[in-house]
Amino acid sequence: MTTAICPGSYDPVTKGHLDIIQRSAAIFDRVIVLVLINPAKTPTFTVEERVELLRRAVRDIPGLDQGRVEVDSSPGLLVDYAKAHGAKAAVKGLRAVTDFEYEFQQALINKKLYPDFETVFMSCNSHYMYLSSSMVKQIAAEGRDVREFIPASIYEDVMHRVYKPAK
Ligand code: COD
Repeated sequence: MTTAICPGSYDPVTKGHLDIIQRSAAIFDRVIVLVLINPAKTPTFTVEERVELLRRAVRDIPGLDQGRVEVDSSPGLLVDYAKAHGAKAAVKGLRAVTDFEYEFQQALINKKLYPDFETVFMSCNSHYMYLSSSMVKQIAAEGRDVREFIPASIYEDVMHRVYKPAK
């Protein structure tokens, strides 16, 4: 059984992330969607909240074999989690050339730390090329509808957290 990890901050999960998760589940026997810490980002949602939002969003992916997809979190390194959980690869979504340099650096560092671990780059769905969690939060903060970008099941939570209407 080949296990892959879809690692990320998922702050919050978007439809772009879900597309990568769904396509990873079509290739690998088991997929762990893993919330990790990106020290370069200040999160809007706690790790526990992000896990909960992800679980809800993954549950709603139509046609997904739910038994093969798990959601988890870890405070440490991706490679340490991968070793401990028998995962052979990380799947990373690439939106544009701008993603590449950062992702390539991460892949090389992870390979150095754990030579048996592979990073698989998956091109994003063209519908979600421009989509990021931070853009969703910026748009939602202005009170605009972001249901086009995030699953309906987490919409209320996102609006509640980021939209602060003037009193
Ligand atoms: N379409 C397709 N893919 C997308 C989209 C989209 N619209 N949006 C994002 N993605 C991809 C990203 O390219 C990325 O591969 C993944 O989805 C997650 O994205 P984010 O933004 O939620 O998460 P990141 O990029 O902040 O995640 C970085 C990690 C948390 C994975 C990284 O910092 C990490 O591995 N941290 C743990 C510590 C570690 O092991 N560091 C490496 C050694 S120093």
